[in-house]
Amino acid sequence: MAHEYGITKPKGYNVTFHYNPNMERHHFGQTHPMKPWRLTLTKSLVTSYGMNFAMDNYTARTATYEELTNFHTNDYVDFLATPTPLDVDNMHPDLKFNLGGSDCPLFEGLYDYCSMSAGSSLDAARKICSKQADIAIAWGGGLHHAKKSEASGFCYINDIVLAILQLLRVYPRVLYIDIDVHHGDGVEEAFLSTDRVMTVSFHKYDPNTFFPGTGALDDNGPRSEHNPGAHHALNIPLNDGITDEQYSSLFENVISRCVEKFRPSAIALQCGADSLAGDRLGKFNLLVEGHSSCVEYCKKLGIPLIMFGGGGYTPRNVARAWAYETAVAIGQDKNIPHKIPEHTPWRERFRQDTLLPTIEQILGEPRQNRNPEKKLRDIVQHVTEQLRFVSH
Ligand code: ZLM
Ligand code: CA
Ligand code: ZN
Repeated sequence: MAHEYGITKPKGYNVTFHYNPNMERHHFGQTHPMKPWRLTLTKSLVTSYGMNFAMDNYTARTATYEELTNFHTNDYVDFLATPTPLDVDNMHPDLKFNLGGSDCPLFEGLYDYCSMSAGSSLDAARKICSKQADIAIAWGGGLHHAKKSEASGFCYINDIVLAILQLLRVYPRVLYIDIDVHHGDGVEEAFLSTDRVMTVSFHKYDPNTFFPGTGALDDNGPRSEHNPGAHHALNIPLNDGITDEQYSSLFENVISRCVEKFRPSAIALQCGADSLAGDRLGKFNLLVEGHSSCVEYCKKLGIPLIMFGGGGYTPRNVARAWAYETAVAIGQDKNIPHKIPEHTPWRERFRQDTLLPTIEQILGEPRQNRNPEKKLRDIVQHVTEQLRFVSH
């Protein structure tokens, strides 16, 4: 069946889309910034443009206990699986895995929510492993802060680590790239001691005021001679207000050098949309154009690619970015009309009827840009020096 916008399958490569409609039913709490409902809004845009006709669409399964414990400890997963979580308020802080606070509340159906997120990322990774997908999309994943035995920053299960472990069964080297406004600390930590995964996170960095406070430029992991993973963790710390032009040129500069030296056989891209202008938590000035240029660049490399969601706290902007990035994946970004289709469910939630609002439409007055060119040059210089130690 063809769609009114004439969207058909891309020629020469295949895209898979992994979605679980039950994720959106979970609530972190009335005013908690994380809204699983943004996934519904994203799917609504993807479908109203007819992008589903250009991809293989899968209803993601839930990850099994055995799959979750490929990275996480049994104790931690057992605790998440407790049907009525024990009264965490009265437990010793060391025993409660950082659960039950305001960032990582215990809510109804938490275990199901986590297994759905992990299930969609694992399904995506398996499609890449079996070569049934050249690009696999899992917007329900991307929860980069979760640790082996601890919840952190709205993340409970690290679906990205699980997906990369899956990729490593088939692919010798995986490049992990993280464009969420927060540092991808959980993924970085998981792979600090291996040279089979290189992690690169772009983020706002201010150790005193911005979560999680890690990810300084010279933080490249343990540097001992016996650590094969040394120099394989790269961090790109940025200040408020970075623009599309600066971000995309820095991204291309850094990632091209990483690809040249590390020669990844697969790429895992976390597309956290809290790096967009107007995000409730983020502080950058990125438009959908700048954010999606990172996806476009990765796609053009022609290396098997898995795309995850992540942060994103202004749902209408999250949906715009992830729908547009789905269009990039299927090669339809230049073809789809910028006007949001009339029949889009919840169309009125988008405030403006365009997929690509300008900075003025989003913010009124843009935020002050606190990223001088010298800072960006120093970043490229440091990355270049780190990469001298990397060769494959
Ligand atoms: N307080 N409610 C990004 C994860 C960011 C830690 C400071 C909690 C919030 C935030 C929660 C309703 C990803 C911190 C913050 C207030 C200790 C963070 C509940 C507002 C609310 O209104 C809120 C009562 C809540 C949490 C703001 N938390 C903003 N920033 C960060 C975690 C996750 O995008 O990278 C990937 C998905 N936490 O700054 C505090 C230190 C808890
Ligand atoms: Ca990041
Ligand atoms: Zn984030």
